[in-house]
Amino acid sequence: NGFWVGPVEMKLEDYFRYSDQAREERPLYLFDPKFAEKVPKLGLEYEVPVYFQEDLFSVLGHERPDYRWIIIGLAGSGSSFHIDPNSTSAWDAVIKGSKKWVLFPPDLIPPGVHPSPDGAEVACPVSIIEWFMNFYITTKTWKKKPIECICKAGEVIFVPNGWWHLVINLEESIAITQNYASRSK
Ligand SMILES: O=C(O)CCC(=O)C(=O)O
Repeated sequence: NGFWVGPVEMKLEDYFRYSDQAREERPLYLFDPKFAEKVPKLGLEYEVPVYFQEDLFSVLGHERPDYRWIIIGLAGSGSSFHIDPNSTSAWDAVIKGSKKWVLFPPDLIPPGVHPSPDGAEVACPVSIIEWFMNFYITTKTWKKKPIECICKAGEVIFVPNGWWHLVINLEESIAITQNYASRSK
C-alpha cells in the first residue's frame, strides 16, 4: 500500500527514488486523499487551524467527498490553474519547502485559461512553467492584479471559494491541504 501519485499508487521510498533523479517539466506529484486512513499517525499529528474548523461537509460523515490531502513534490511540480469543487474553500499548510501561489478572484479569469461555460472543466493548454514564461507578464498591465505570495514551511494560506489558483513548488515540498465549507465565505 502506497500513496497516490496521479493514477498510480507508489511506495514512499519509490516516490523519493523517482524524485531524486526526475528532471521533467511536469514532475509526478504525490497527492493522496487517504493519507490519514493509511497512516493514522499522520492524521493525528496536525490540528485544523482554528479559523477553518467549521466544516459543513462533516454532516455527510463517511459519505463526504475527498477533502484532505498530503501533497509531496519536487521543485517545479505543482497545480495548474483551477477552482476547487463544490464551492469549497481551502487551507494549505507547508510543512517542508516552499510554494509560490498566484490567485485570481472569481471574476478574473487567468490568461491562458479557458473554462467551459458552466465552469466545470478547465482547459489549461500550457504547463505551469510555460504559464510563467508566456502569460504571467500580461497580468502586469492589468488594473486588477492577481494576489501572489510564497508560503514557506510553517505557513498556511487560505484559498477562498471560487478563486482561481496556481501553485508551483520552488523546492522539494511537503504540504497538507483541506477543503471545507463554512457559513462565512
Ligand atoms: O499544489 C498545491 O499545493 C495546491 C493544491 C491545490 O490547489 C488544491 O488541492 O486544490
